[in-house]
Amino acid sequence: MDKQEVAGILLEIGILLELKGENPFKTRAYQNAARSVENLSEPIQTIVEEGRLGEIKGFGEALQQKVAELVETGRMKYYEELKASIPSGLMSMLEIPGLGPKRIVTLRKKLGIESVEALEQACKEGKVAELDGFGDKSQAKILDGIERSRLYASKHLLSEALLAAEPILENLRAHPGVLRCSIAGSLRRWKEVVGDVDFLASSRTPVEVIDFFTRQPGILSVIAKGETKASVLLDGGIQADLRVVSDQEYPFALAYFTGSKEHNILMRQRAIARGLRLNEYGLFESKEETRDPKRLVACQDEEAIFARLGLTYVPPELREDHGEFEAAEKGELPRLLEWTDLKGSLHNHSTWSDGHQTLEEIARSMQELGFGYWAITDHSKSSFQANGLDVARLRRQGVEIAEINRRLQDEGCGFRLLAGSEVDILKDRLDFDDDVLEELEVVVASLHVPSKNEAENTKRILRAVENPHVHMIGHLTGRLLLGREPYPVNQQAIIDACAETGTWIELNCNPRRFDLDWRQWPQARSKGVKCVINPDAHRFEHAGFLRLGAGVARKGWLTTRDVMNTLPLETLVKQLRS
Ligand code: DGT
Ligand code: CA
Ligand code: CA
Ligand code: ZN
Repeated sequence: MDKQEVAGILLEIGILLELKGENPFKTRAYQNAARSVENLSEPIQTIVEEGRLGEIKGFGEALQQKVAELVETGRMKYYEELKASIPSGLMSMLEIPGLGPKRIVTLRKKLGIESVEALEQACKEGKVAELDGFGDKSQAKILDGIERSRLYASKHLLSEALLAAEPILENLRAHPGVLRCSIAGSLRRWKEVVGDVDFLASSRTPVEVIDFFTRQPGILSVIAKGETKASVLLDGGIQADLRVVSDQEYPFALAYFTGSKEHNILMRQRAIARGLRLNEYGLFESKEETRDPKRLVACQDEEAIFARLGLTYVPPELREDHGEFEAAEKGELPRLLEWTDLKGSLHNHSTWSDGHQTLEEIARSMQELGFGYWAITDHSKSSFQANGLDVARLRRQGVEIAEINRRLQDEGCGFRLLAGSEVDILKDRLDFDDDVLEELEVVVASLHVPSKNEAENTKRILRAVENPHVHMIGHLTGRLLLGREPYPVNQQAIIDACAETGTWIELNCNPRRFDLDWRQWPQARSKGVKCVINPDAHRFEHAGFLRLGAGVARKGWLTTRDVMNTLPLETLVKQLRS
């Protein structure tokens, strides 16, 4: 258990105590303790082992015991009992964006509300607006929050869906009764959030395959089970459907169940325009709806279906009715980038700010993974909650990076760490002066504390775009998928300014972000704006985000030429300098 996890639990205890209506000092004590833990400069494990918890600010006897128990056993009895003592409805109310523990306590005390449903009812009856300190505006906001939390709960992040789906896909493919098998639906199209997971398989023994599917590990319950279809609920609450078809039907079913619905409708219309009928069972020489195998236009694979309809193959990521028909008709679909084209990354964190690995560890592991470079862009000082660096620390970090690079070079490695910063965009300036930025190889500028005003946010970011030392803008909208809406910002104005100044825009591929959104990229690309696909890594494993990000970039019609971190080290360094 690392310090971030411990701090997270301490913070949660503070919130739970507040929900219980306990003395606010107690809550504050846990919040302070969480902050002290977060700011520790050594592993908490070591401190526990050496019995030095008492040296941490705000750690009394009782807290020392609890945290030692947590670090040593991975559990804390006090925390578990506290959680169990709070009505689950109150916990669910915490999921409503914009509703904190303090207000939940008031709502409970004044109106006896202990569940989201009761809260919704009370809002609709206007009772919440009548409470002191609430009013019409708060009431409307709460209702909106309830709606959003429901929407979020019914959707899943791409990353989580993939994690659940890929092992099952592998097992299905290995099953002797399965001829062909694929993921379909929004997951195959690499949508950033998906409703459910769709599998499609072809087989001569569908019942056997369905049975095998419903017995996969990680399945919580079987929702429905027929002879050619089944639906199950996976760990994490994601539903997964499997359909089994004949091998002859497979390409048609795959195209149909990959979607999108909008894309399918146009495919069908193209078929009709050619005197054909297209549905999930096949492509037929017919003017009416049919499944008659005698009229089937045989197609080995999806490619053949597209070809018969006068189109080059459209990769699943592009099947959104966003112009793919026009381009495929003319044979002008771009050659999309592959994730193996990525040579490194330009936005990452280390233990110098809020990352989990040291510079040395990062350099070794990223080189082993086959990358050519990895920029270290820790937070700047204004991001104090993330242990941001001031100028002195930034320079010391630069020295350490140079030493590591020298060692790597002596060993004959082609790999290099790049020294950079994720500099905060403040109200009226950047967090570092130009002369400091000038010393860095990579500068990512990000807005971490936005205002509520669109013009204001846009102005701040534009200032960063226009700064000649800024290479790229980080996570432009600040959205957190299924968690936080983007802050208001005029994306178009920023894209235009980036086209003008040659500033790059990041495609942050943390699966909660995927920011800038794929829907914006075709247009940005057409204006010549360059993309950088960045994992914003805080841990080793986050290097894997690059694969997800490349898929999202494909969805944005991007090619290797549009993405700067497909360049090899020397060429990239030249670009960074200019
Ligand atoms: P999701 O699951 O909400 O993230 O999105 P999808 O696209 O995976 O949708 P899903 O799972 O309901 O259905 C899978 C595919 O099946 C969908 O992309 C297109 C096809 N499909 C489903 N219903 C219809 C329909 O009513 N008309 C057409 N043309 N296609 C449909
Ligand atoms: Ca689906
Ligand atoms: Ca489905
Ligand atoms: Zn970052």
